[in-house]
Amino acid sequence: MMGGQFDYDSAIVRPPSRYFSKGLTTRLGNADYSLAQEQWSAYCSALVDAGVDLTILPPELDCPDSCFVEDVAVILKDERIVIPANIKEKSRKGEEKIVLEKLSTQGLNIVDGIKDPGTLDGGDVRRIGDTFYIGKSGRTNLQGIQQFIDKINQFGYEGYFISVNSVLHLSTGSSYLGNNTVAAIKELAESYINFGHKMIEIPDNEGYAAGLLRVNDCLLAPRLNGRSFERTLDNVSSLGYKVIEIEMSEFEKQDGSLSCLSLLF
Ligand code: CIR
Repeated sequence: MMGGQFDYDSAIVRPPSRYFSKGLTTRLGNADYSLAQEQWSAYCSALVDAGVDLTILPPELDCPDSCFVEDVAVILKDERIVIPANIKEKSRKGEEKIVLEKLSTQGLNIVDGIKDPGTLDGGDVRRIGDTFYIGKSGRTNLQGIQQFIDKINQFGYEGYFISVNSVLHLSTGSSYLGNNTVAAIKELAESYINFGHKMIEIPDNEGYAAGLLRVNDCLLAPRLNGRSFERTLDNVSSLGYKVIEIEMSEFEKQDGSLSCLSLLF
C-alpha cells in the first residue's frame, strides 16, 4: 500500500453521449454536445500527456451522464481491487456494467459493492494516503459510507465522512494534491484541517477550481469560458507540478468536474 498515490498508468473514460445535455444538473444545463466532445478530447489528450493509457468505452445511450465514470466505482489501485458504488439516481443505474466488465478483463478484482439502502457515488470518495474521506452528500448516505468503510478496512485503509452541502460531491469542492495538501472550498476546508491536512483555500469566486486533478507529476486545472482561475493557479504554483488547463464549460453545466471524467489506476 502507499505506492505513489498519484502513479497512474491506466484510465477508463467514456465520451459524452449524444443525449449529454439531458443529464442531471443543478446548474445551467443545456450543454452543447459537440463542444463537450471537443473538451472531452482535450481532457483525454491531457491524461495521455500525463503518462496514462486510455481505455475508451462507448457511451451508455440510455444514461446521458455515462461520461462521468468516476461515480460508478472506487478503485484501490495498489491492491487492484474495485468496489462498485451504488449511484442513487435512477437515470444513472446501469452505467457501471460495461465499466466493471472492462476492469475485470484488465485483471482487477471486482468485490461486492455498496448495496441499498446504502448509496454512494464515486465522486464522493477522496483518498489521502491510507485514509479515505467520503462525502455525506445528497447522493451518498450514511449507510453507503459505513458499508464502504467496512470494505476498505479489510485492506488496511481507514475512512471518515465529511458533510457536503453546498456542492454535488466531495470531489466537486475539494481535491488532494499530494504532500498532505488539499485544495478545498470554504465549506469543506475546516474538516480537512481538523483531520490534520494542509489547506490551499479556494477563493469563493473560484469555487469550480477546487476540482483539480493530480495525475503523476501533472496537475489538471479547469478553465471556464476561456478564463483561467488565476488565484488558484497562483496558489498551487509553488507545488511544482506541470499544470495543464482544460476548458470545462460544458461539463460544468452538467455539474461535472475534472476528476469525474476518468477512473484512474
Ligand atoms: C450527475 O448529476 O450525476 C451528473 N450530471 C454529474 C456527475 C459528476 N460527477 C462527479 O462529480 N464525480
